[in-house]
Amino acid sequence: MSAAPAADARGSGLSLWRDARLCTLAGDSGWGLIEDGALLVQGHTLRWAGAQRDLDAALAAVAAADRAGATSGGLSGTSSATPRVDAEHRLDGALVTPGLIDAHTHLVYAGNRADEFERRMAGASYEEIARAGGGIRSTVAATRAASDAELERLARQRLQHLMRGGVTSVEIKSGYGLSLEHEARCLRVARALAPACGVTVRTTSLAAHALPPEFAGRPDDYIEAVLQWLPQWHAQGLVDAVDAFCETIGFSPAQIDRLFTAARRLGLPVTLHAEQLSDSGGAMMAARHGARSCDHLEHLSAEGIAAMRDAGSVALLLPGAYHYLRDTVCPPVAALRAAGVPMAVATDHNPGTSPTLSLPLMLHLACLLFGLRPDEALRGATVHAARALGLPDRGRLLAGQRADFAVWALDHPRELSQSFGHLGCQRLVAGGVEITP
Ligand code: DI6
Ligand code: FE
Repeated sequence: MSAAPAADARGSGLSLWRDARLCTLAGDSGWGLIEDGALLVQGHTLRWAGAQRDLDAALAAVAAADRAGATSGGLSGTSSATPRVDAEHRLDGALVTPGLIDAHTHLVYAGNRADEFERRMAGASYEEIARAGGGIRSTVAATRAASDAELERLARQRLQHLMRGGVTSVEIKSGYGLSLEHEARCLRVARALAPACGVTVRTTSLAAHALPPEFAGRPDDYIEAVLQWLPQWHAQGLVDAVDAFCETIGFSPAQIDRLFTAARRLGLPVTLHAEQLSDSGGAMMAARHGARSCDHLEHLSAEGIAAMRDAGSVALLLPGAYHYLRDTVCPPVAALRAAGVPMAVATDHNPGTSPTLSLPLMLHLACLLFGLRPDEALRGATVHAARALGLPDRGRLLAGQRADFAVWALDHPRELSQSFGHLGCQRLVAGGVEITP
């Protein structure tokens, strides 16, 4: 490779990230490792990822593509034969992975439920606490009482924790407001985090999370109300997808079926908290609606697996809640793998069943508790998480993908799921821009 290319006065808009070990996740399995690799970034996009010895050829190819684009009115970044880079970052052999994607979080809420943890350690169950008016409803009360500024401050702190763990895209659900006004507040707070933190935020309406006190004993009336509210949140541009809690202490498949029909009519994709504590047939109902993902799945049936396979739904595994609830029934990982159902992994950050802000820790638990291979776990928080959010432009280090990547002081990507509790990334780039959480 010739001497490092000097900056071009007019600026090619290209930045070079070199001397790295790349974990590209190219292909359908394995790591796609490239020793002594480099990345070329232009704007929000990865223009090239490959072995450093091929850098000159890559630069020439980028120039040729731009010239072809320029003549056909496309990209006009570079004009000279071998474009020069505007910025160069030396990574001294550090590991670079695609930016991690946390495809399932409940990041917006106030209050905490540590008291309940104490009661559970003393023998109470999650369901007993929920039926006694605690649980989700106590977080709803605290969230309704908090100001927008307070909700944003708390959610931003939580998102910055996730970013320290390599996250560049996050899905954030509502679900602790449970009224027209309070759900809109939570969705607005989530929307505002993207520009504030420089990462991608996808918002999900989870108004069908629990029954608010004002609708106690009237779940059908509450679903009827949500059917009136959803078009209003959608019209305000607050909702990217619709979710629900399908469970004996949540809502029934029949109630949620009505909500998903309305969501689809608005052109909104759906996802579902399904088969977490029992088999309610939720995954089959969601698959009929072409659900992007079904999440939790500890009690998923063979019919549910077949329905998800046929619908192309992602199985979004949430080992944090399994661990925190001391659950003993694992999602059917071997059967999902055999059926070719893609498996994603997320934090499910929430105060009641998964108070964690470390996606790498979830990779660790997905291996130890659910039997995923380390490469499957990492693909679960990149490639398959991107699919669960309808974001095909990310999840791998390949030319044309969004320039989202994380730099780690690690030798090999398997260490991301091997070690637990302390992992943080060294540098984080989202949409080609370096961000510091
Ligand atoms: N399932 C869960 O584990 C969380 N929500 C859901 O539908 C629990 C939320 C909470 O307890 O606050
Ligand atoms: Fe959840």
